[in-house]
Amino acid sequence: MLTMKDIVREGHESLRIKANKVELPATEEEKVLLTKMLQFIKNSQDEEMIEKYELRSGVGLAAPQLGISKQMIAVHFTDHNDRLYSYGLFNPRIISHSVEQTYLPGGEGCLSVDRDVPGIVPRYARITVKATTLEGEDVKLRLKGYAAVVFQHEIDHLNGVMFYDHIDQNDPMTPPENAVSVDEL
Ligand code: UDB
Ligand code: ZN
Repeated sequence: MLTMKDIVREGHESLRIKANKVELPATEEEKVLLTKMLQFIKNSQDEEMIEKYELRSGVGLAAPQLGISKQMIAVHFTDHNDRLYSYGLFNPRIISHSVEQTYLPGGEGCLSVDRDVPGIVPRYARITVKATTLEGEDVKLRLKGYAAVVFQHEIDHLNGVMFYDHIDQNDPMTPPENAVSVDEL
């Protein structure tokens, strides 16, 4: 079982390099790891598991956060419409995106960052993601608002990008002109 001890923190090089594509079909080892990543996120939303293992309540995780430089992400969350997004994905990539941007009004954090970094993190309001699921199926996901933010945060980890890289250092709290809050999408 994965716990917070398995999560690498800021300063680890795997958070700053581009992750390698997973050759498909994925190996048994890769599938086991991705399954564990998804289970970790589910556990981190379970009150009893949180207390027992001192987990932070997570919505997504990328393999580089385990020090593993492979294109794999796990997400598990529900959006404002109670739609569940629960996926283990290999080689996820954004194939198209809106011009309009969005942001979480409270900013972002990260399981690999043990400090508060205030500031607006501009994201695309709508994205289309292509990926291969844990089950080996190719999927195309159309995402907007909060779901789009979570996927962009995780896919950024595959490219060595941290959420605070997107914060405007000169004016951290002002959203860009073409951005609306996720609550408005
Ligand atoms: C998170 N969790 O998992 F709206 F019940 C964050 C942390 C860094 C605070 C643990 C989170 O947003 N939880 C959450 C949000 C809700 C309701 C709820 C729980 N991540 C994932 C991460 O670091 N992946 O690499 C950070 C998020 C910030 C924006 C998207 C991902
Ligand atoms: Zn993160």
